[in-house]
Amino acid sequence: MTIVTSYDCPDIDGIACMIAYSEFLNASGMPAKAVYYGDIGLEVKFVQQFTGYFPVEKHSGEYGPDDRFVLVDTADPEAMEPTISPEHVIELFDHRELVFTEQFINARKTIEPVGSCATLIVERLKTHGFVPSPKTATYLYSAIVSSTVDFRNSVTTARDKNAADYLKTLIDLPDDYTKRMFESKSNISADNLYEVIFQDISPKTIGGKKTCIAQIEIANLESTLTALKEELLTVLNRIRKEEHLEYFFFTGVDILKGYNILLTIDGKSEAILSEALGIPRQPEHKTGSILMRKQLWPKIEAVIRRLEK
Ligand SMILES: [Mn+2]
Repeated sequence: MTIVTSYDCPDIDGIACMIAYSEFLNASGMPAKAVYYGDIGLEVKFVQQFTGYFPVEKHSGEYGPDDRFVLVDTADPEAMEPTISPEHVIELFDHRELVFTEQFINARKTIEPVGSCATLIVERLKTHGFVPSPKTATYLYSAIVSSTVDFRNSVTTARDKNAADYLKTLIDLPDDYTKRMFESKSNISADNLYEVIFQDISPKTIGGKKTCIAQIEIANLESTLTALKEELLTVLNRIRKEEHLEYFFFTGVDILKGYNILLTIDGKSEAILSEALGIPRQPEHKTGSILMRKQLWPKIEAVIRRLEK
């Protein structure tokens, strides 16, 4: 069996790619299933409810010795389910600057800097003349819109726009679909703040130091963070302790107004962020345009590597 999977707690991009690529493999006569592990977020749950379709299994138990894996939306061996050995990965797709792909000695690799991994999947399906089902196309379209923040962040490319335009010809979505999807992940309260942040952290070890960038993408960021400031600081401190993080950064993206609020809760991380972005040393910083986490990682990583040498 071919297992199509992604990183721990996949977002809508990972989930959409799993659903679409396993649909394509099955239609091509290669038995495949989409499997995720960890938890899924509010945005994935929105698309699940909207489509009434969720052909993805939550991983439990062990994989068989003959299982082979396709990784989507990640090429980071540290980010995948730990029982998968890199040599059993036969194919991978990712769209961000990357890390240790040399471990994937048997994998066909598609790693290209576009806004959404779903764009790479759409292009592959098109190459094979395979048209995804309308519900799958809805997942792929949602993934592109989400990853590019409605085509407004700077990782957006013409390829993302083309892929989304093509998908739109396959589906009929209400005019307010994007707004509804974005609002769905903005339902953040003191009750779910920990869960929302924790399900989307992916720590990395850089220069021997465990580092994490927590990200939320919501509407009404500033007022939400102001109202939940105390709870947010409590949650960040709790995660820092639980995960034994050496460096910890929080970034909030306002998906409607297009800016970030960056926070740090310790002096060392504050100093790194200040150097990485060339901004004054302060625990809170508001940007003028959207900075995605995948853009922040290489800047922070470069400063940490220099420091830890
Ligand atoms: Mn992605």
